[in-house]
Amino acid sequence: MASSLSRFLPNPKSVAAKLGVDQGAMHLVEAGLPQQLTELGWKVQFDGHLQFEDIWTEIDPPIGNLKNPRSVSRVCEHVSKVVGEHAKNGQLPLTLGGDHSLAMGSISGTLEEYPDACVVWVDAHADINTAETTDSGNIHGMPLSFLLGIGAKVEEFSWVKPLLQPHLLVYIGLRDVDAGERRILREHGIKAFSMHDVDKYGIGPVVEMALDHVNPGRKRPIHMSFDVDGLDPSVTPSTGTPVHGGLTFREGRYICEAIYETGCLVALDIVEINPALVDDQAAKKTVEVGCALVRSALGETLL
Ligand code: Z70
Ligand code: MN
Ligand code: MN
Ligand code: MN
Repeated sequence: MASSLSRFLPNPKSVAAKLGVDQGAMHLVEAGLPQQLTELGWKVQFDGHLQFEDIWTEIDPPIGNLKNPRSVSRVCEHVSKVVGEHAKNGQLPLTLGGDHSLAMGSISGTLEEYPDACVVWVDAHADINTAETTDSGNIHGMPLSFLLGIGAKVEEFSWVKPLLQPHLLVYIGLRDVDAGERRILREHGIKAFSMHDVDKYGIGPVVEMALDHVNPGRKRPIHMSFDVDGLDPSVTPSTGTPVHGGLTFREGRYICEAIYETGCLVALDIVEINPALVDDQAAKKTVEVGCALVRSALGETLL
């Protein structure tokens, strides 16, 4: 597998970590994630915190019903540049969050360098609402519609190029999808493996089918965007929108291991860890699980 890894990574044992929004990312770093990756043989370049003070703007009234649109847009555009830069240098950008809106940036950055990359999106949610379909106005429920160029254009996000094609996106773990999102998935023929599919087929076949859909020859670069709420709330309780009936710890790690095994992984996001939610013990557990997911995706084997 190492040889195919180097096909996409001229400097295969180098990983760049980048902090996303809020405190989740910091906790992963403080829990020792950089050292853990170093122990796996990666050369870790840690970029430190994204300085939101300079980017976040206090006066940011809604556009339509989108919340904090200017701040989110600026942060994501910055993330896109940093991820794109690392990808160009042959590094594997690891983006830690924070809010899943950041995937708009990280995936934009990946697609600049790897225009034929596919996206494996692990989540309880589809995050594909448009400015017209969103009820909440939360941009973390919308990044994929921007990346796909679906729905009304929002001028503030015009920097996002619609570089992602619907057949190069696949979901695993869905169980809380809005009616408008379901319509979008159907209209654009976007493949999704829900928890129903995981129950029915088992995680091994589901990952195989997901990869057969977006990456049949296992030659395309893969960007995996992993929302920890894809896992069951008993496994990752400290997250903003927990939904019952999620992936087990092993199923989550299995997905990561299987993606690593393809040798095609070029970028990874771990998002929606929010240690401020629930209690300290829940936060510690969620952070530990987050670290384990990253290690599995970056080559930790069990034997
Ligand atoms: C809902 C919305 C969402 C994450 C919640 C929820 C979306 N579909 N995504 N938590 N990460 O607000 O659009
Ligand atoms: Mn969020
Ligand atoms: Mn989610
Ligand atoms: Mn999400």
